[in-house]
Amino acid sequence: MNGWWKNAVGYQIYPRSFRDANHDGIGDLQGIIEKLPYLQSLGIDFIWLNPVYASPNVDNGYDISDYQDIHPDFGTMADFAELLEKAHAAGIKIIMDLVVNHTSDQHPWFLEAKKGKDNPYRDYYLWADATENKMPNAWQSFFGGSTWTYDENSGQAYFHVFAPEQPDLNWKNPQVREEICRMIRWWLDLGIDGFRLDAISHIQKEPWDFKISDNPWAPFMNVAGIEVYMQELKEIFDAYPIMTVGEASGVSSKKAVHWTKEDGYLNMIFELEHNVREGQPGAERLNLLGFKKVLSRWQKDLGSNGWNALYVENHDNPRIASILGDESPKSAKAIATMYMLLKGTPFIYQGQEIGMTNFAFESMEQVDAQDSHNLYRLLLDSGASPEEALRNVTHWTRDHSRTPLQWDGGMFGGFSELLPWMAVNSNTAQVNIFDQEKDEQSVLNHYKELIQLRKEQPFFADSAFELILKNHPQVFAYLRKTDTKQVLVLTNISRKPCRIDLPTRVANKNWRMLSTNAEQATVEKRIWMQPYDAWVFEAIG
Ligand code: TEU
Ligand code: CA
Repeated sequence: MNGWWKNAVGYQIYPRSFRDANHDGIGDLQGIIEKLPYLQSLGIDFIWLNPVYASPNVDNGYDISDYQDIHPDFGTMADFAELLEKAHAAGIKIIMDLVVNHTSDQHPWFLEAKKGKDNPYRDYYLWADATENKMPNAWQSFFGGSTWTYDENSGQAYFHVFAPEQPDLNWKNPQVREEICRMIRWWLDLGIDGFRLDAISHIQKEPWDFKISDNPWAPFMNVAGIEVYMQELKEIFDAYPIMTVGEASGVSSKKAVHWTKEDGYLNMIFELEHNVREGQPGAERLNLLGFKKVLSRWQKDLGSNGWNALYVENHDNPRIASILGDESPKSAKAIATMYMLLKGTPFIYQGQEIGMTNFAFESMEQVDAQDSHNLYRLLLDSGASPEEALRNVTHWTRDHSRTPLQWDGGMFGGFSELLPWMAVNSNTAQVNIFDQEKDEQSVLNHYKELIQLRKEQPFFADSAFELILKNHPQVFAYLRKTDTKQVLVLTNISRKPCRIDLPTRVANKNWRMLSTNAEQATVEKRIWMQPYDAWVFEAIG
């Protein structure tokens, strides 16, 4: 079916932390198979799987050493085939992570390339003349430090926008693109249902002498020339009934229309703008006004021509219940209502559906993410005390989202019988799937209700979006509209009660409540909302 993803709800699985079926402390493919009935009961339509390929795990699977094999921690290709078949039987599609901006430095291509300037694989990567003390330019990588690593053997350096163990592929080389296309077809021919394209806006780079003015990432953010590569990818994707979602930071909401329109490169992209961290550690929260501004601009700019991917959590960010919420179930439900009814395809990150919270890291030993360790070292070097550095790093580390999924209140949260690779949050006795399945008022059941609402009413995919109460600092409120129907979403995303004054044209209509996370309420011109109240109304008459 063409465009099936417009009415679909996605669920992101971080396999290392989802479910450990063979009890070695690491989540695996059999664990996902075991929990398919859970995913089915949740009502989601597709899974996006973070990388499960062969990898030395410098960046937890985002450094791939063999694109066509499964990491032994997760299982085998046979396990993957079983997962695909059983997921499809359960009515669940599978989207794989496609990591083609870079490979691992242990990929056979790079091992060859490193052998010398005349190796046939040399041009699969990006090299430039350098000395030990002088890199080709001063560009900085996302994970801290230079984008260049010196190679003594050849007197050159190779380029990487992430870790040194993640050398960037040379997309200018047609042979590289051919290899990638072949690999993509191989997966699609296996019957998977699409891709999430990792860091895809970085595949094209400016010339090495490009001068950086303000944005340090400008030389590799959606750089001109990328259109050619994206068009080639699109032509492969077009031959399959799949969905594609690109992680495309640096593609503005204006430009995103071109990427996601009917004949755009991809079906949708993840924007990264709304994740921006406001303020320093201590000033814990995202500013709701800024958050609303970004999200509503994307709703408006993509309008009815482009398409949004909706998310509030992923494996790279802290838990939203600890950022926009106050960690209460009510706040987790309010956030769900607020974003799940926007226009686009909603993604739910594992654990979000039960309101999992940030982890109270007590030492750097509990932290796994490489970028967090780099930042820690940089902070110490710049004179911070170990306590300050730890506080700063753990304020926003991506590891908050990587603690094992909390299945029950037992030992290790029901994730494994062995000490897991990453600590289990101590609140697993209070926040877990087992208890929430039985509790009608749980966050989990609120998610189920919203998923059903979207599925029963294609209206949520088709209708227009209109922000109201734009300057209200606590409330995220909007209308969804067609000529014949209107839905009103009112959410107080704050710890304080507040008053709202609705526009007369909204207040004058008759409304029926569709969903609430608290008491029943009615629409009037002036309404008081309690902290984290979240209401959905449908216009009648
Ligand atoms: O993240 C990439 C990522 O966040 C950057 O592309 C982003 O554009 C940049 O930080 C600017 O804000 C993806 C994965 O989600 C992440 O887990 C990996 O570590 C990374 O790619 C490398 O593959
Ligand atoms: Ca395991």
